[in-house]
Amino acid sequence: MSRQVVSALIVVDIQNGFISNVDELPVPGGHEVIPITNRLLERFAVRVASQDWHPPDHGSFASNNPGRKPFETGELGGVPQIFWPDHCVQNTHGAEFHPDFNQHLIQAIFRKGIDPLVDSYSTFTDNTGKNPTGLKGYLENLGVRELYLVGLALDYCVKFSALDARRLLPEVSVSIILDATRPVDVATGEEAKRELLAAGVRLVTSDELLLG
Ligand code: VGL
Ligand code: ZN
Repeated sequence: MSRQVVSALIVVDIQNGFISNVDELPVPGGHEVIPITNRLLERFAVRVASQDWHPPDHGSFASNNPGRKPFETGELGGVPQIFWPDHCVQNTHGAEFHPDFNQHLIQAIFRKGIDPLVDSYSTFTDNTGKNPTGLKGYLENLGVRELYLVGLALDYCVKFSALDARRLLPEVSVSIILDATRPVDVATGEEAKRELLAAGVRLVTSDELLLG
């Protein structure tokens, strides 16, 4: 049986540092997205994951900005920045995929947030909109026409990945599977949904994909 449309699932940052068993940057309910993500993976031909992968001296950490506390705002790399608690430091437990996530189904991993001088929420480019990760070309080479996003967090990395997908792959349909994502904060999560709809991102639920 051949499918007419190549669909890809992008699993964003399902890492210990964003799940509440680790004291880094826990996303409320973050663990709940894992079983749904695992079931969804089996339905997709193209299966990619991203990994937030910061060096210990990353400029997005409040701890590396004297006088700044976590969740205060400032600037990094010439663009607005929220200063975060230390999270997802390269080669630490916080940066590893959560053990319940079925990572053996993943075909390619794109790491981001490596440059200490600029943050990277999107899986496509850093927060200046430059310095591509290579994901765009990867998806184009495979002829992907439909992109679905899940993971953490809806109001940051999932949102900016979806907006970049609209910007960089205008011919591709882009959907976020809402029950397989969670926001850091409920209010910014709701704001993100409005922005995403306005940009032409579809907001769907997993039962549309898992039933039938
Ligand atoms: C993220 C804040 C900082 C995310 C990553 O994965 O949404 N949020 N780094
Ligand atoms: Zn980060």
